[in-house]
Amino acid sequence: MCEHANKTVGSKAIVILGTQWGDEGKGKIVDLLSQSAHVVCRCQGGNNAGHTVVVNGVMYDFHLLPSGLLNPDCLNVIGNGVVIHLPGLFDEIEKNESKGLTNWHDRLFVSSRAHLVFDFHQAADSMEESGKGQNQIGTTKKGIGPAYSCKAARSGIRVCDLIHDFCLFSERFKWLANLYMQRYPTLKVDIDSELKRYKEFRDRLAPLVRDTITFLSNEFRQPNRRIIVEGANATMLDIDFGTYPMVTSSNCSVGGVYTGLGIPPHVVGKIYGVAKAYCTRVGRGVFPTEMDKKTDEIVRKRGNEYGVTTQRARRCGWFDAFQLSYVDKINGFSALAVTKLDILDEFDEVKIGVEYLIGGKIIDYYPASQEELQTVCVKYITLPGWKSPTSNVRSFDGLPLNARNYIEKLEELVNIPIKWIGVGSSRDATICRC
Ligand code: 2SA
Ligand code: GDP
Ligand code: MG
Repeated sequence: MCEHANKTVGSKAIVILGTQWGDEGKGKIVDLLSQSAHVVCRCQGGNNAGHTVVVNGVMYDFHLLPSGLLNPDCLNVIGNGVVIHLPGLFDEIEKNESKGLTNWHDRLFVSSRAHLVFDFHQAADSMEESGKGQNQIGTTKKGIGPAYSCKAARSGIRVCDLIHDFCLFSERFKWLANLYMQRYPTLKVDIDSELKRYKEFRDRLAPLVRDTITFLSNEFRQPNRRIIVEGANATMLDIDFGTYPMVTSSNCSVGGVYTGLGIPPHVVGKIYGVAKAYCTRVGRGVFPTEMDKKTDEIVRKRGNEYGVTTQRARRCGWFDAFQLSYVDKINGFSALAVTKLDILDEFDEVKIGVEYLIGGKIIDYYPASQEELQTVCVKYITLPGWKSPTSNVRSFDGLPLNARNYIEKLEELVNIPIKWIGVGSSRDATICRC
């Protein structure tokens, strides 16, 4: 048999990833592409993520649920790389049901290998943060770091543990809760009442649990299946490639797609990056292109830059083309979606960070350490603003000349085609250059 003869691929995945520090509008782009999708998968992160989708004037915010759930014909997978807080998952389902989400029971598949986030992980997240003083990360306090720590330390508890044998699950839970209470003396876990709750969650979760590896493998074997992977957070928050230690605890770049779903490289087709026309960061850490206070406030107000999960104010900065080129080296984007162009509509001029200098010398690498990144001086180019509204524009040629110039300059600097341009939060407020 010749090499790969048995590796027939019927369909390939489209991967959507954040290219900055999150909140680029991934949810909107996933929703847009999900209209004709058969499957949408989440592969990493947990309910720290907040993906907003606006359809027919209704705003949905997804945290653990894949954004494809709004398409009534689309199957949705929460992969093994996701960490799941079950109370959060069921709250999110109920909230979306009240907004009109239907028949999710038959369309939501949860990996048996995904790890669980417990309330004590969330309490530990808060305690770790308050103990860090000046070195606080600014986490969402959703227990993401502690849950992934348990996974790496091999003390984590998975969906399969809850589903298979509740006695064994109870023993593991007691052991882990006691370990946390020893580690954090002020933490109190009412083990009996937690187990009672988890027995109920088990009954609700069991029908959704699948071996998602087998499911996805079968999907990829079939022709003409549209399978979308919805990245959460973003490469600059990636545990390996982001601004460590001010990062999240998963691989939010392309590697997390493979490990978080259990799929081989040859089934991944296009990899699309989502970037804002400017940049934001929520939480602490160096932000080389951060705007001056006055401009930051204008952009935050116009762009409504507040966290979807925690309502925290997001810090605003200019588009960082140097950083995006670094992010592209890791992910190899096929094309980009640039969102929120409309937020820059009123500026006299717009800036783009193009190079990083240290000690007056241009550098050709993205600094690994926060201390080194802090010393970076950003070289900008300044372009004239377009000073006219773009939110009703639906074609590239319909954009004001200076807005077109801005997009074309971004394209030239990062050397990646820009396929979609967002000019509003709703699904239709998108210019497609397909
Ligand atoms: P965590 O909670 O351990 O993952 O936090 C670690 C860092 O990762 C950042 N982080 C985020 N950054 C942007 N958006 C996120 N999701 C929410 C949103 C955030 C919110 O969509 O708005 O509501 O505040 C997200 N999740 C994690 C976090 O700020 C830390 O810097
Ligand atoms: P995600 O985490 O990457 O999915 O992004 P978030 O949902 O956290 O944040 C993006 C915000 O921008 C949401 O409020 C979206 O509704 C909104 N949004 C997305 N694209 C656009 C756009 O092109 N223009 C405007 N004005 N808002 C947008
Ligand atoms: Mg978000």
